[in-house]
Amino acid sequence: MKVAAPPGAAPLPADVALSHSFAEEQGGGGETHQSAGGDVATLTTQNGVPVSDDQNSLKQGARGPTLIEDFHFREKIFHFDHERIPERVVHARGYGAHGFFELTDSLADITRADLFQRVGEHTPAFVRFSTVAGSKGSADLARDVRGFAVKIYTQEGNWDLVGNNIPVFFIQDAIKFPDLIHAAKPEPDRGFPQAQTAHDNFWDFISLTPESMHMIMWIMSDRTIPRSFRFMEGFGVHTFRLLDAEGKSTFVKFHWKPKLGLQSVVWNEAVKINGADPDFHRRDLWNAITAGDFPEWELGVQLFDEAFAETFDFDVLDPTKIIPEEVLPVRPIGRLVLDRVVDNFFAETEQVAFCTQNVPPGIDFSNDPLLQGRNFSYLDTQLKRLGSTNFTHIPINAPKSPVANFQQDGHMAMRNPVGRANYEPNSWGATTGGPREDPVRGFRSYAEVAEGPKLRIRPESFADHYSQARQFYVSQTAIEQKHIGDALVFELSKVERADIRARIVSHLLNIDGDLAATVADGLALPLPQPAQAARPTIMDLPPSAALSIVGNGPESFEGRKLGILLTDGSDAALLAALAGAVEKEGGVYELIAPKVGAVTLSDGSAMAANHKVDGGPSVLFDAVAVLPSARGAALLAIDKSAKDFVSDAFAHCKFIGIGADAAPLFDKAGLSDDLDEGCLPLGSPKDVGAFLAACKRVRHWPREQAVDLDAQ
Ligand code: HDE
Repeated sequence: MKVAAPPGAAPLPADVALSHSFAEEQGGGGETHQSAGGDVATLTTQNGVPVSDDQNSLKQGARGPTLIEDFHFREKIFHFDHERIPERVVHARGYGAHGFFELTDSLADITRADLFQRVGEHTPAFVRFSTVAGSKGSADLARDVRGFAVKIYTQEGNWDLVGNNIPVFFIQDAIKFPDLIHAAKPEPDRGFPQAQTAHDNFWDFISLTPESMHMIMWIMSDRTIPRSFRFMEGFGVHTFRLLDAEGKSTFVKFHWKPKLGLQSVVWNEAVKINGADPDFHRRDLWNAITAGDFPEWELGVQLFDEAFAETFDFDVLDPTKIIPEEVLPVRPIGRLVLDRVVDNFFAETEQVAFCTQNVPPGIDFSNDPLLQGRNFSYLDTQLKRLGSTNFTHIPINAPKSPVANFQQDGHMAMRNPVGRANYEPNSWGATTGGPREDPVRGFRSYAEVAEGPKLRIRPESFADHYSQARQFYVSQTAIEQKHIGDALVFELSKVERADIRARIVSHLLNIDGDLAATVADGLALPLPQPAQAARPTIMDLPPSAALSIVGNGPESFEGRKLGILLTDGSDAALLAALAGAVEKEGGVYELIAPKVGAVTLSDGSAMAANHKVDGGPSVLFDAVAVLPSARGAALLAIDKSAKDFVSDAFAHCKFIGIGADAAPLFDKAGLSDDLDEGCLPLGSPKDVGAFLAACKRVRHWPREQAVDLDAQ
């Protein structure tokens, strides 16, 4: 019987050839093993010498010692031994893709930056998303900030906007960065926990760093467990400057807004995704791009002048503060589209080197002390990581605009100037004397007048650590507030020292009394005194609707994934109707069945699945449809993975479509008495519309009251 391929399945190459050869099989060795086809390239050494046998090292006799003369063996092993470069000291785990930036609204009146001049123009871009604390091999769903680093190859040099998915940061001065990162990473004596902030060192540092309180509200929200990179925002964080041709400055903050809306997973789901698919986010990005569903973000700017900066409640140079969108709207000016996966992970995603100091003419820095410190750190770290000043010669880092200067030599120099002049000024003339400065086109810094005594001091204007933290909290929906409380209780429950837990609660008292009480209660901790605030007056700022994920969620099923649980005998017509409707919405679906090879549907057709039941848990999907036949449901009802499939989907507040014969599975999973409006009948094709309409609402949040002891 012919088996239909599951959605998204890649065809097997037709000409797979086994490549091992044995001297015995070849009648004594010396024979070249057969290549797979006539045009297959001959294997060579790095030196270009054709290789006759890549399966056996050169030995003295069949069972004798390996000969040092075997240059192919030595070169191959030596190259392998050197494959690793140091992982990034932070943001080690990341995933990149290519795309372009398109300008939709010209900023020509505000900046001379070339990429902001001509509406409709495409500028090539590369983006790397990352987690911060975990090592390269850590899991994607760590509760962590996500890096959102964008390199735009403009016609006047690369612009690196090295941002995060959260618009504020933990600290106000770069000198504290090593302490912050040491505290967050695995504790140095024991080497754990990996990719987690739920430990004493992190919360000890935080409890002694009140400036981090606004960031703590963000990282304890579901922003740090995004559903996918495609459903999260990005922020430049710092205030930058835009400069026009006359050198006039406008302050700017950069925002990336995902076209698909915001969406996160829930914590219990994140924990399980990490086990089921530690590559969940990178796989999602790869699959979306290769399927032609190109992820897209809108670039928005908040533009303001010195007068605004002076009247704003907070210092615009303080990276622990936002400018709420209600105070200063975000003006959309362009879009970023990711339309090409990398050809080689190491060459592109690993070797890409972002540097905050990479700005083209027309974009400049502010005096934000975090940004100033970063401008030193990124160049330094690339030299360490990539090993040579010539890291800009690597294709992923090389500008796509002309490069001409007198910098020369060094390890692995790939771009070598020709001619006699390697200095300037010189008198070799226009043709042979090399490049010259261009005072008009060239980069010029904002001519800021600065004076004052040299001091190690924090400005008074940075002193309010709680008002915006409170504003973030009160801007969340009730369910999001609950998740912040749950996250704090979870993290602090992993902290061994009670005094550290209490110190955090003492800060929470300055943010929101109910939150502090909830967390103290969750930890069975008596309420401490509020922390002493550097600035005692805590402002009650109005809520900002832009800060909620739930309030800014997807409006359709586009870009989301339905998991369909099938068995032999499942209704073929219903499956076809459901699959068609999901695709029409711009979503995708995957099939889960007892055996991946095939299920035989009600009409006798065979359909291959994407996952075996225990390999495709419901945490991998946004919503699920459970459509077994009567006999299939009886079999699934005794299977632990199938019961987990439905009970997790229920616990994670997912919309569940329930097939006509699925009841035994729900009975055995203990759910039949609890089914709610988020569990919809899916017995025939006519039910499909209502089910998918419900799925647009992302989650059935009221259910959380029923499935969570903390919500009682
Ligand atoms: Fe970074 N950061 N950072 N950072 N950062 C690095 O550079 C640093 C900060 C961010 O995908 C490192 O190439 C200092 C804020 C991203 O390759 C390093 C300070 C924001 C990435 C470094 C900060 C970021 C990095 C490590 C405090 C959001 C990943 C490897 C002053 C606006 C880029 C590397 C990629 C990477 C230093 C704070 C974002 C060591 C000193 C604030 C997205 O240079």
